[in-house]
Amino acid sequence: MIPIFIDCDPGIDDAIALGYALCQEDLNITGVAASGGNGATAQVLDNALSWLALAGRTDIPVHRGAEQPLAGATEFAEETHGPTGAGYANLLADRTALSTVGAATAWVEAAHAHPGRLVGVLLGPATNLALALDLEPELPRLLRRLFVMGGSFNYRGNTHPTTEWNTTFDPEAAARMYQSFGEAEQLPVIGSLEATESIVLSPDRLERTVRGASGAAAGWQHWLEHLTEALRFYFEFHESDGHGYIAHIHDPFVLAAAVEWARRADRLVESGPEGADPEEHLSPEESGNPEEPGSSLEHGNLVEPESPEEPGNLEEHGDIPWSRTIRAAVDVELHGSLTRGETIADWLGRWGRAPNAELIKRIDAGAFLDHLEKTLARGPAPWPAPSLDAEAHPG
Ligand SMILES: [Ca+2]
Repeated sequence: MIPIFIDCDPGIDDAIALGYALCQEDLNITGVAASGGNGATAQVLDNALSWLALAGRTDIPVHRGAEQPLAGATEFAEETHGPTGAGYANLLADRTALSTVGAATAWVEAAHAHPGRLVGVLLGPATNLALALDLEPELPRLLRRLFVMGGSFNYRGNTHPTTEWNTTFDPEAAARMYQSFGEAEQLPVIGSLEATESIVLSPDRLERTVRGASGAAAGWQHWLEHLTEALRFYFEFHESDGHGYIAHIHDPFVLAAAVEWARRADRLVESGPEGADPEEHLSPEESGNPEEPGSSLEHGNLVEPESPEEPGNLEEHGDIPWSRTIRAAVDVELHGSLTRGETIADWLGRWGRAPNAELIKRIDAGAFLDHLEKTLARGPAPWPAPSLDAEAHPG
């Protein structure tokens, strides 16, 4: 089993990511942290609890995250995710799984429980992680690897002209994260806006996914009905923002890349140093996935527009599924009156700093969306038995 800790701010694309995680049979979801970002902390906490409970997973502890960013004022995203953060979905509050352990402590405890093995996935602002670093500065060396949705590197933003939402919400926390995790043995993998924006969910694909789930557990079909209601709002938002009646779904990609990366690395270890090609060891039957992530990227199906600001002299990497990545020194602007929260990659090496992040630059979005569709249509297996202890416990 792959131990994983998910820090999020649901959020509609966060909900898809949680659903994707629930569909994986070899994941040990040690905990979910939720804190302010797309909505206030109390609301996103309720959303995380409710999406999980709706899937029968009240066994996964949910941890309350920070109420405020480290510095600066809060700004929420009601117009993007709806007043409750779940679009038009009517989620029933269920606090069964609410833990008395706060998010920062939960990060640290999960890392200590699985030293060197825990995959950390950050799908919201970095506040809890920054607070966890205060509690345990060794966190970057205790985690197996950190995967982050965030940033917009030398690219237009989606919040202020050049800033992405998660980083804008808490720039100090993001800066702290890049600084500390840059010292990790495995550099943190960053799914930034310019890459994840290529993951475009269409209403047609959503409809096909729901239709494809006709053989899944009734409870899962019900979960997908709620997701459809949430996404209807998300489609409308993107249309009002000039993107058309579609949705950019950033978070599920980053989570899936983390899971598949860990799975491939485990297979390489199992097969020994002879198994140098991860593709050879990722049979569809073994992984439970009908396609091989990243394979079409390797075979040149990806249209790769040349980006003038992208370096030609940095080495491209390819061990993140569905992705091409580049390692670079990155940082966050904390003071600019127009650019606070902007993420910057030093393509030219002007700072003279070692790379502290592995940035996803290109994604084979079609292959990933096919994979996501098949995964969500399959649903969790087995569907969890109803909890015998449905009473909400204190705290
Ligand atoms: Ca999110």
